[in-house]
Amino acid sequence: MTIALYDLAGKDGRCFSPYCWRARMALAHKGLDFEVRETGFTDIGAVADGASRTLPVIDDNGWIVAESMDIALYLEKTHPDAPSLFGGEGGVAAARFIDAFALANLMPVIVRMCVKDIHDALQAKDQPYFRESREKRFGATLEEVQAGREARIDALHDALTPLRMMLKRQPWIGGDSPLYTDYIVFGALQWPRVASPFPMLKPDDPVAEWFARGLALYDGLGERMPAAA
Ligand SMILES: N[C@@H](CCC(=O)N[C@@H](CS)C(=O)NCC(=O)O)C(=O)O
Repeated sequence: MTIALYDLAGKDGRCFSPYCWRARMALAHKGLDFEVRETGFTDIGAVADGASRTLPVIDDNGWIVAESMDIALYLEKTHPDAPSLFGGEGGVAAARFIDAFALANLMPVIVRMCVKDIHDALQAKDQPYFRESREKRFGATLEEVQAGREARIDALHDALTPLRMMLKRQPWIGGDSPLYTDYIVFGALQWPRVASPFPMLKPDDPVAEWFARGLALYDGLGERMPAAA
């Protein structure tokens, strides 16, 4: 039976949430049927009777799971015969490190380069909430946070050095084929691809090649979400 994925949606059904992309890729990796339920920021409270303050949330025929990592662990447990998302216990432990790496080193750099673009990509009804909550978080206006981003592109390039180094030895963080660890970093880069026209990766960067391979997975699941123009 089909699993429902509550995914954060901006204007025109554009889904860019880095955490929801982890879940979407994990569902596809497991080969599961799922339907996306597009949800605005201000509608999250109504999802599954207020089960979570954040997305993604999945509804597996009445069984509600929130938190991207918990969703991946749930799918791994409930579909043990489908391709593994972690490749064993060590893979779960490694995913926690990659999650921390993305949270500490990648996403803060990325959000400061596209937070105003994210705002503009949202449905009008969600924009005041987003502006107010993010300006409070950053202690500055969205315009101020994003200004001067051209000078910060090297900081993102540097933050991706570990991935670039690894790609000299293997095509995926998971080794010969992608695992959930790949989807964590993939989600962090799909976020600005869909929400912002500002190019984050240099075309000749091996990371850009890895990301393009990720976009092509599962019949182009990632690619089918249009890039921001
Ligand atoms: N730890 C959560 C974080 C999810 C998260 O922060 N999701 C964002 C969308 S990218 C959200 O729903 N934010 C709601 C809000 O800011 O009100 C996870 O891994 O699922």
